[in-house]
Amino acid sequence: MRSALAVVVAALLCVLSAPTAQAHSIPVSFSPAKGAKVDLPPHQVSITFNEGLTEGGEALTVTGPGAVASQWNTGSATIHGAILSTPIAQLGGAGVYTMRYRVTSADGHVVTGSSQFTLTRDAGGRPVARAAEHHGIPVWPFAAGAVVVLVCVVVFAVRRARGGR
Ligand SMILES: [Cu+2]
Repeated sequence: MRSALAVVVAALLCVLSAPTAQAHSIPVSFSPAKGAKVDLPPHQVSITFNEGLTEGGEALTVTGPGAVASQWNTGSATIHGAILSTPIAQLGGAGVYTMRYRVTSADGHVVTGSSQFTLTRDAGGRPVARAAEHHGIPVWPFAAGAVVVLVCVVVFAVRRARGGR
């Protein structure tokens, strides 16, 4: 009986002391909408979240069409309550454009993500810049490390073969 009571009390303490799971802010709508097909190029893109965001560290970029690393957002992203937005230049060729966002949630956690829309016809605009290429993890540090290790092993083996001289 006592041990059962102890288990119940321990479980209760665990539940009560567990930090409340704070939910990140989540996007509830995009403009242009996710997967939308637009004939007329928008001059601003925005994302509405489920709650007011924390200012600082926000970003919203528009690249495309397709894999073309052209950037179309002209200014820095701004936050108004639950809305993240940025002005964009006159878009270029027809195709899929990608919005990438980064915000600080109301609970302080950083949230990132993306959304795409399709421009159905060429809008004739010129990109603002070339988007920063999204490189993966650089390989060269690993290659350099492997070479160093290899050299050490060879030197060690040679020394050993010569009897430590
Ligand atoms: Cu969070």
